[in-house]
Amino acid sequence: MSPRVSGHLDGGRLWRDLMELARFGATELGGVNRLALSREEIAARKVLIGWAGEFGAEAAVDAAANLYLRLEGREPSLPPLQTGSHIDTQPTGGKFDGAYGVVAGLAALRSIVASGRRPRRSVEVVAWMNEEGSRFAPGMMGSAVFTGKRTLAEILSVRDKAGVSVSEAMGPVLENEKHLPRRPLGYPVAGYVEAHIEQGPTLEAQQKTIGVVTGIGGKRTFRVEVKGEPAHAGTSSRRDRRDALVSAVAIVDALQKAIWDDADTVRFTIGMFTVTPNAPSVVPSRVVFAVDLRHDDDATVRRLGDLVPVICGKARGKCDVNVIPLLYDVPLQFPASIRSRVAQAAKGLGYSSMELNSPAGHDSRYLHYHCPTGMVFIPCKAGISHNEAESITPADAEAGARVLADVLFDLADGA
Ligand code: HGY
Ligand code: MN
Ligand code: MN
Repeated sequence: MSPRVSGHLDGGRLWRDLMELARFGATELGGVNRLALSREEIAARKVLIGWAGEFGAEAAVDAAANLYLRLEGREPSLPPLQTGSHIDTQPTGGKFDGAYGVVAGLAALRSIVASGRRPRRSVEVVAWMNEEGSRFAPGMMGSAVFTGKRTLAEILSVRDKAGVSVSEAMGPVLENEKHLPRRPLGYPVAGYVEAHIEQGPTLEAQQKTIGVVTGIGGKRTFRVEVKGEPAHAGTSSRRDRRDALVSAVAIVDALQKAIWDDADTVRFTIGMFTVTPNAPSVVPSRVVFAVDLRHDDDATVRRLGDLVPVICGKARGKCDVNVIPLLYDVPLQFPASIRSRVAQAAKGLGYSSMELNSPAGHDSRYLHYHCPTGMVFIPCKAGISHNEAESITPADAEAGARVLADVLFDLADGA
């Protein structure tokens, strides 16, 4: 096998880039708060564009504000290989969820340039817009629109808690990048390989450096709105109240009792819970909360997800309840054609590896229906993620990027 491009990968630069990107939205506890389409994200995108320009990669953007950093291949008319992830974070996110995949992708492109070898196909690093779905729900908007899972019109009208729409928030991003070439949505792609931190404890516990990701588990999300009546805390009797918080608490309790399983395999989370008017002396008139339900088995996701509106209706008490389904993503298995290349590249570089599934969602989920797709995982400390204490090692960061570089080059240079 010809010398690998990974031999030219600069792990030191990779780590410095990760630390530099983490400055945009840095929090006091060492995490990152860089919400989708925020000022912090606009500034981080500018840095990525600059880094790409250093080694001759061309930046481009599409109507969904996905950012493409492209290293041209020998045959630029061929559908490109893509890698990448997201640079938006959760509000109390870590330095590495998403950012690692984009920065490792850039490191892989730099190693191809440093090797002096140019593959047949172009290779693009993509920063997908709004993967996390914390400011604008549901998440993975950029990759969903690129692959046709959602329409652009559908996402542009979504509003955040402050009432700002995706369209309004996207304006300054596209304005800042109006000098960049515009890309169409959904163009042909030869393959997509995403590097990401595991966000779970398995690789660390098994002392493996590389995760060959077999697939992504199923996920359903809902918004539940409970509507009551505002009233004076001092003068309204309990009998006359329609207290939205009392009903919401009863609904949450009933959902948890019905959905949590003794084997602790079902992932059921209520991560967002807003009370209106949220005033100490007013009986709550409205509660809105988020349901995030996941499992590797689709029949379980379907059965438990179908219970959500039924349980909400039964436990609502004197209030009205409205259950809005946001998404239903079925479990998927990545093709062996990509998984085997990740495993071979890890072996060729002498890294220990193991196969594992991803309960966490990634943009790869939608790219999977667009082109042959796979993922490379690296360990993260104690599996901590969506947490400011998220942590990886420089050695693992470099290992994952080396595997990514060799997989991308071989796929891009092959038939
Ligand atoms: O929620 C997820 O699985 C992803 O990290 N956004
Ligand atoms: Mn992620
Ligand atoms: Mn995440």
